[in-house]
Order: sequence, then structure tokens, then C-alpha cells
Amino acid sequence: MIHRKDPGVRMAYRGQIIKAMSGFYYVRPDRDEKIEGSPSEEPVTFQCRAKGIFRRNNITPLVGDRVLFDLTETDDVEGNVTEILDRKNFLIRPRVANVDQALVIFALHTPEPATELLDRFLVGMRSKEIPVILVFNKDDLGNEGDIEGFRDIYREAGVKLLFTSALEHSGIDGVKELLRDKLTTVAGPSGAGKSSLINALSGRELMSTGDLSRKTGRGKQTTRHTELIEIEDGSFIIDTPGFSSLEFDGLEAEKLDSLFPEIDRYKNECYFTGCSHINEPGCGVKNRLSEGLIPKERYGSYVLFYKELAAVKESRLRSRK
Ligand SMILES: Nc1nc2c(ncn2[C@@H]2O[C@H](COP(=O)(O)OP(=O)(O)OP(=O)(O)O)[C@@H](O)[C@H]2O)c(=O)[nH]1
Ligand SMILES: [Mg+2]
Ligand SMILES: [Zn+2]
Repeated sequence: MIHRKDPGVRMAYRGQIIKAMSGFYYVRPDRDEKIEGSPSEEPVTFQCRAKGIFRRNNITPLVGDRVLFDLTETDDVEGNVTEILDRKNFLIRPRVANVDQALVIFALHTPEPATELLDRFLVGMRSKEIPVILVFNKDDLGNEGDIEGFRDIYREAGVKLLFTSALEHSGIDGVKELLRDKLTTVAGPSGAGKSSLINALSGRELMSTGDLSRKTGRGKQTTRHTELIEIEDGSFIIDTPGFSSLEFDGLEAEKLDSLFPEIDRYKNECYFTGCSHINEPGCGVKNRLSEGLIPKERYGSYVLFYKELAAVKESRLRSRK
């Protein structure tokens, strides 16, 4: 119970929305906020509404939002979000704001990693300038060859690359280190072991994990809601349900090469400016590809995405006519 001396005084505090559910926003005050009557040791979360914000600013609060809130109700931990502070960024899926980085988790095996989906993710995050930590989990099921193979593919992809086993608890500390004091969104296909890894990171059974469906060999989408989880003091992550596809929003084919670091670095060697690196003669990127300096898997994803984006643009132009 929070008791304040003068219930008539509106006090604004600063905090962050860590959970959104059924029209309520659960706000954790910033560490240096002193809230009268609040037990100092345990971090308290205030259940808030967001009366008026949407009408006033046409903005819906998101998990991760930094906000001002007040405690106008007298006697309990209820309050009202009065202002959403400027967002550093936000994601549509999951719906979350102010993300510092993404932890992208794939399994080395079961389910077999789909590099196309993985690359889609890396491109999406890079287009939002969100740094990526790429983890291949279940390395207890893999061999040295698998690991070296992925090292070769993602060495120059502009990500931090790690291998873990949530089952055998290996590689966990390395990941934990990278999450310290950050807000990290977790993504990866169903069954990759996201929830298992989060449990291993926090040392607690925070998330329920699922067996792989015997029929499909994939996970069962055990995780459903969106919430910030504090795995240790100051390190927040957000676990999301697995996904099986991902669409790009607002990307242009012409700019796609800048989202593949290992391609981007060679584009100044192309004969034509604006080279798509697919059919043009004198393409520096394709030269480097044939020399083995660009992984063919990554180039393959580039071509696939390029064509996809070009087709979207084409159909948009056609429908305008
Ligand atoms: N061998 C092995 N199995 C693992 C490992 N990590 C997780 N698993 C198993 O893989 C299955 C799926 O794990 P989850 O943690 O539920 O996967 P998830 O990515 O959270 O799946 P969704 O919530 O459906 O997106 C479970 O049966 C886990 O026990 C690992 O490192 N090695
Ligand atoms: Mg899960
Ligand atoms: Zn080129």
C-alpha cells in the first residue's frame, strides 16, 4: 500500500511501461524516483491507465515506453500515464518501444535453421538500426562442422555471433554479458529454445517452454503475451512467440545492399552506380562473390529479397495507373 500525505497533489513520476494488458499499463518507476511510502527495497510496479493520451496525442502507449505518470488515486498502486516521452525506436512485431538490441535465436538443429528467415530478420533489424546478437542454440545437437559453417556465413554480417545450449547451460554467461543494462527484444522461430534460453539466463523458470510437436518437429508457440522480463537487475528482455515469416515494411530494393554489410563494402567496385548486383556487367560484388569473399548464402538472400522488394514496387506502380 502506498500512502501519500496529500492525495490532492498531482505528482508526476518517470518510469517505463513493462507490461500492457487489458487496458492497463504496468509502470516501473525509474531507479532514482523516490515515491513516498513506497517500500524501497522491492521494485514496485504501478498499474496505470492512460486516460486521455490517445485522444490528445493520437498515440497508443507501448511496452518499453518511457513515460510520466501520476498517482492520483489515493490509497493504492494505481495511477495514470500522462505523457509518453520521445521514443528512440519502436517495433511492430512485437509491439515494443525503445529497444537497444535484438537477440535473434535459431537452433542449430530441430528445427533446422532457415537462413532465409534469419537473414530477413537481420535486414529488418538493420533497417531500424537495431544491433543484433545472433545465437545458435542447441549446440549440443550440432557438430564442429555446423558451427564452423555458420561462423563463415555470419562472420561479416555485422552481428555478434554466439553458440549456446540452454539444455547443457553452455555459452549462457557470454549472452548474459551482452544483455547487461539493456532492453533486448528476443526473436526466433518457434521451438528454437528462446524461452529455455531466457530461463537459463535468469536462473529461474520465468517462461514456460514447449515440447516440439511430434508431427511437425516444430515448437507449439508456447509463448503468447508481450511483457518486459527483468533477467537481472537492469537487464530487460522481451520474449515473443515464434514466427515463421516476416515482411519488410517500407524498404526499397535500391537500398537493400546497404543492409548487407558484406555486400555494401564492395559496391564501390561496381562499374555502374546504382548496380543491383544481379545482372549488370562489371559488378564488383559478383566478382567478390566468385572469389569467395561474400558467402553465397547471404548473397542468395540478398537476391531473393531484392526481387521481392522490386516486385512489390512494380505492383504498386501498376495499381496506380
Ligand atoms: N537439445 C536441446 N533442446 C533444447 C535446448 N533449448 C531448448 N530445447 C528444447 O526445445 C524445445 C522448445 O524450446 P522452447 O524454449 O519452448 O522454444 P521457444 O523458442 O520458446 O518456442 P516458442 O515459444 O514456441 O516460440 C523444448 O522441448 C526444449 O526443451 C537446447 O539447448 N538443446
Ligand atoms: Mg517460447
Ligand atoms: Zn554490383
